Amino acid sequence: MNSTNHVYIALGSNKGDRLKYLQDAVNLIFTEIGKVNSIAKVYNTPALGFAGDDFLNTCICIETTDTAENVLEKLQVIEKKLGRDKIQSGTYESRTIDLDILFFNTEIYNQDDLVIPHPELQNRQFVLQPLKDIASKIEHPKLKKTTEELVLECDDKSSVEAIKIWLKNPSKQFNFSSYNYIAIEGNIGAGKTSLAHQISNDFNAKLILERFADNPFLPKFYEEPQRYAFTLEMSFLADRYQQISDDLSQLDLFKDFIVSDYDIYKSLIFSKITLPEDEFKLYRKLFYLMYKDIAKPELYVYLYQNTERLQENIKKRGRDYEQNIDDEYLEKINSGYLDFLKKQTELNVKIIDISDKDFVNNRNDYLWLLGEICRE
Ligand code: PH2
Ligand code: MG
Ligand code: MG
Repeated sequence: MNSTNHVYIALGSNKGDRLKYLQDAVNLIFTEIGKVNSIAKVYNTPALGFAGDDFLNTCICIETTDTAENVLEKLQVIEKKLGRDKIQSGTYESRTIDLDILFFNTEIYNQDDLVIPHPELQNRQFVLQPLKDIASKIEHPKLKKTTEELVLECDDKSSVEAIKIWLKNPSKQFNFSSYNYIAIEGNIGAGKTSLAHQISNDFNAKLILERFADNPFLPKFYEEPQRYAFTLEMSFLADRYQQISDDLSQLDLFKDFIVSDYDIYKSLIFSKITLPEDEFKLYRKLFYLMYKDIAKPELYVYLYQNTERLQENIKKRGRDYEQNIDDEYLEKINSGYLDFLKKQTELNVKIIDISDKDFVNNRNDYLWLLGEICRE
């Protein structure tokens, strides 16, 4: 998985509908660059260093897999989109939006157009005050002082004042609040685990992951399916039952909901394909005994991916024992799922076709998928 970078960005506007420019910039940063972790209060500040109308200034902290160079480039595109005139070096002038990188993790950059930490931040109350809201204890990697300390030492004494309006976090457009438990399902290689990970990270959900890696029967099953199918299905069922009944019984006080990368019914879907009929009947009896007293997801998401791309993903993740799965098996599993879903009356099911999407590498696709999941 790509590592995430924490980036502090200063925003300023002193031309036009200043508050709207700040909000539009935050929204575009969210769609183009990454999750917005925190937003400071908005401050009214006198123009510093040139004669101009007052600014509104604020700071945000975001999380992104982009490099500092990428972030800078994207911020410049956003500035342009929001009507920022060509930037003339040397002189300041009024602007609809100004977006400056303050910190990029604790890294130091000294390139022509990319200087991080921002070389002026310690001299500007319009940066330090909002930054203190969200990063009071963060240490400046060069000056080795916290934002709090920098505020006290700052020579700029201009009066910056918080206004009584807050910017909105764009992630609020995705409303998961009606669910306590969401299950992500899909064929082998559809991206269930990646999506469950991303949702749990971005929306503060408790993550429940299938413990397939610990299942000693799985590699054996792929070698000798007839011999190991029943044992494999039983061990999966036992583990899923135990995990769901343990982990679901306490909703963590500090988490907003639960997201899992499987639903226990997959046991029945797979066993119908892998077991001979008589064994399947026995298995099904046991399954329903367990199924009846287990919590069901309030939303069941099925990620539909075509066989070709499933195979690509299976190759890419490179688990040895999965490399010889044939197309026919994947197609049977997909039909097994769809047959089950068609007959579902109790579950709230969303089948989402992701065959032309890449939500792992493309943020737009990821946000599209979130929109589909949350759509009423
Ligand atoms: N930005 C500047 C110069 N002066 N003054 C205020 N109050 N706010 C700003 O964002 C600002 C400024 C250069 O980017
Ligand atoms: Mg600036
Ligand atoms: Mg700038």
